[in-house]
Amino acid sequence: MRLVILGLLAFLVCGPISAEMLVVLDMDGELGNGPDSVFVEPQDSIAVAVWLVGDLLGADFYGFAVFVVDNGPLAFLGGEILTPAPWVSDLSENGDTVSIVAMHPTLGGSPEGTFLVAILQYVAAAEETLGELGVDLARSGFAVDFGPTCFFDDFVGAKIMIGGNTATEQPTWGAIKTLFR
Ligand SMILES: [Ca+2]
Repeated sequence: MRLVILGLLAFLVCGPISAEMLVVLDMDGELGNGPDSVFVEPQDSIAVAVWLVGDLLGADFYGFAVFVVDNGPLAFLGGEILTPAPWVSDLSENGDTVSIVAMHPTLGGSPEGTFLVAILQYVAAAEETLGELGVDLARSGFAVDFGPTCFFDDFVGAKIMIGGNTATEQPTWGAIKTLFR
């Protein structure tokens, strides 16, 4: 299933769409205030919600792929796909990347405003350091009207400070996004 969907999403140029589409990684239940930061202790678990945010006005939305990349001592525990039926979705882990791929078999209509995709669970596996979650924008995208791939315009990531407030390394999001491009 994953290969089929990725094939559908690949290699063509996105047609005109009317709004910006973002991937938001949320940890506090509030969209629009990110990037979220949390302080946790080693071995604490962390829940991260993956949202698509943006109005695809006039488009029939039928598939997407989101690649969430962890940076630092975070271990992926598992995830729950939350796309409603009849969306068909798949979640898998490969190294430091969790991929979420989904398609709507009959054209899904436009997700308006926000669309909750999945909850991912991580565990903080070391002390006194910084873990970060971002999105590989070069690989993540969506498709409308059985058309070509549209890439997300940007993402809002998440920061996890492990073992108190003494993290000494806090790279900027601009630097991290540069790594993913
Ligand atoms: Ca938030």
